[in-house]
Amino acid sequence: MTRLPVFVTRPLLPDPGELEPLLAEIFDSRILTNRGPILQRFESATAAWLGVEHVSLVSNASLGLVLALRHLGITGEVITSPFSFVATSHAIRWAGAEPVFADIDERTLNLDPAAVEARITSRTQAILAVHCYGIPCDTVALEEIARRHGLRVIYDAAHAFGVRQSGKPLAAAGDLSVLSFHATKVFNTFEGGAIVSPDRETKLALDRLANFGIVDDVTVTATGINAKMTELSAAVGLTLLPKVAAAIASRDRVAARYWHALSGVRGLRCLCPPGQEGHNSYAFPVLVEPDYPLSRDELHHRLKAENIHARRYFHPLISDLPMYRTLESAAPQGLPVAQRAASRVLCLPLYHDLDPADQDRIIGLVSSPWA
Ligand code: T4K
Repeated sequence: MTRLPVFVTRPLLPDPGELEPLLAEIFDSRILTNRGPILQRFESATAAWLGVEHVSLVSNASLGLVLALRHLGITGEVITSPFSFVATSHAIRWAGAEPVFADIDERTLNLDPAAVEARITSRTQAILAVHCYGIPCDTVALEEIARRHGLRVIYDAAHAFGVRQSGKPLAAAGDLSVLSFHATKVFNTFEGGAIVSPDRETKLALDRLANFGIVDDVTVTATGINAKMTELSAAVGLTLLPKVAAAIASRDRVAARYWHALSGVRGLRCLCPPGQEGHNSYAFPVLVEPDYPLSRDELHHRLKAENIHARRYFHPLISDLPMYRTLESAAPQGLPVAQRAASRVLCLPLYHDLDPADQDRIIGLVSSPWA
């Protein structure tokens, strides 16, 4: 029997019936984009849901990161993680700045504050840290380093929708935080994203940057770009927002099931223990250590042969890609923890409605790969 593929993720979808009134509103008004009425409702609802005050919706997190860097005037060196999706470093280059890679922490796979500090030079202007898999960075240490050296801190919070740290919304940390609402994320608007600002003035400046820098029909004050979210995406978001808490709770149950079945398997290190307050179960990464019976790539292929599509997020390291590997900070010997993580990590399928029978099959294959 051919089994249906099981992908690493599967989007949370709106109920078409619930979307219908919003579609009718769009068709009636013919307002399709340019900060229309649905976007404005969704923007307020997103801020309330996240527990933050100032949100700018954008067309995707990549452009959100570029705008965040541009708004802060960052054109020098930006210390960042090589263990991320390429968008993180690409955004630095698109903003006209230069990435400098620092190593990551063994436990969280996020930037290691000591490694960050060691990379600071007179050209450093900012730290762009990633909450990888929705696991919070050591925001206290990073921001303390930034304060001492006069640097800005931007968080790539693409994975971290709804995550809380010490009872506070993680998205409120740093100078600016950028979330992704891509189809593969915990919460999606098909494509989309958001920038969280500390004050209204910053939010309005970012809104303008996302709309070509336009202030009014005769005034353009900045070299902005088109990074606007459409009314259709906003309608999807408005419909999905009330469902996301339950979806995260379902993800937590799937992740906890993996943890209980796999955390004791020799040679596997599971990264995200269940029941961590405020986590969003974005992913279930396992590190395939040398005493596991297969290499990471062999396990990846073993699962693929069963139509189970786990993913090696994040391999290769960004610093090993052709457009970055000649940078001094990209030298593999300076990034030993990141190198090891990239060669061992595998993200198992995790989404809110993962079929328990499929999950049992994955658990069976991963816990006894020879069976
Ligand atoms: N920073 C970080 C740390 C990020 O991880 C990302 C994006 C960004 C910034 C930039 O955010 P955005 O600009 O995208 O808002 C995917 C996503 O395209 C990307 O958004 C995401 N990170 C990255 C981690 O994953 P691919 O090339 O691995 O995606 P793809 O198309 O192979 O999709 C993975 C699986 O998801 C598919 O096998 C099936 C499922 N899927 C995917 C899509 C697109 C669906 O079921 N439906 C879909 O529509 O990059």
